[in-house]
Amino acid sequence: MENAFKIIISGLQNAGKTSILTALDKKYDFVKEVLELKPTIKVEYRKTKFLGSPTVFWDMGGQEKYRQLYLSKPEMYFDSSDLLIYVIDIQDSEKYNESLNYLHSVLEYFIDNDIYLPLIITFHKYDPNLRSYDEINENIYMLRDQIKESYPMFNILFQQTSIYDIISIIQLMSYGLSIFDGKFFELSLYMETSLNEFNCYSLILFDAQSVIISEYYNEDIEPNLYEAFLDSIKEHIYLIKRIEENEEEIKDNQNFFTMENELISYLYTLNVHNEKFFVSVILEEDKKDKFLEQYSDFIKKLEDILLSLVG
Ligand SMILES: Nc1nc2c(ncn2[C@@H]2O[C@H](COP(=O)(O)OP(=O)(O)OP(=O)(O)O)[C@@H](O)[C@H]2O)c(=O)[nH]1
Ligand SMILES: [Mg+2]
Repeated sequence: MENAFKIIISGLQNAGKTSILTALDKKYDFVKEVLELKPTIKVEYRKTKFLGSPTVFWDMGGQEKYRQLYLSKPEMYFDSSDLLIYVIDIQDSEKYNESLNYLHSVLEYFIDNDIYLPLIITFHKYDPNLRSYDEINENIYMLRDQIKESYPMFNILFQQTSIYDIISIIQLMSYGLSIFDGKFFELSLYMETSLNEFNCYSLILFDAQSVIISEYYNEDIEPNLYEAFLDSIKEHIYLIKRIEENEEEIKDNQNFFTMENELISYLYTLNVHNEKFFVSVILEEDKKDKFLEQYSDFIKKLEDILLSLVG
């Protein structure tokens, strides 16, 4: 555990912290398990890997007795953290104040010790069927403004997540993990350029845990294609999970999957330094041949960049 990244995931009881980590781990068929989750007793540790580096999530049970315990010995729990993810249940407006107070107590420890670690604050339980409600969206803006104003000394990224939207969960972690390495910049630039060259709808790079390392989307995706588009990315996420569990294998020439509306999706497995990566592409069917011409050069360069990140 020497050089492991330490990620704290904190917030009040029932905010959905363990649910987020469970969804991230399972990718699909997790809703029943999540609905039956019991409150976390003290801290649960979950180990994973990111770009070859061990990473440990500290899932901090949020009941009041545990919060008091952490705050009474903060150095035991919060020292040497690389990232703090703070979860606020956006559906529970009665607890907003209590949650802001706890956030304040935690941040006070870091401020007192001059530790300005990156923060991700997620407004969780932002379920797809709630997204058009003005009240919820206004609450998000209000909380965001209030937090930003109170803590200008921190670099804070705000997100909305729901276990009913697995992509939102995966994105949450992706942003968190990419904070660790400045070399991501070169990768991002290359991904963006390539998206334009291929003239595709999306270009996503996943690691073996389906964490998104880099993602680019064409801004002109027609709204009526959007649902099928998201479903197709989800398919890729499930497929990666099954490949990792050795239940599925993609053979050469089987990487293409047909979608509706003359779109196709493409999933490619890449091995760099014993780490597996996956490139997911969605494009129009008639761009396929041109895409295949450029693809092997793209993969070569991508391998070089990843080698510098993993090696
Ligand atoms: N509607 C909705 N419910 C959710 C979501 N995520 C979690 N929940 C529910 O919220 C409840 C609490 O989730 P947990 O993950 O156990 O909460 P926690 O933050 O780990 O709680 P403690 O361990 O006590 O700190 C569960 O019943 C979940 O089913 C979500 O995105 N939407
Ligand atoms: Mg929990």
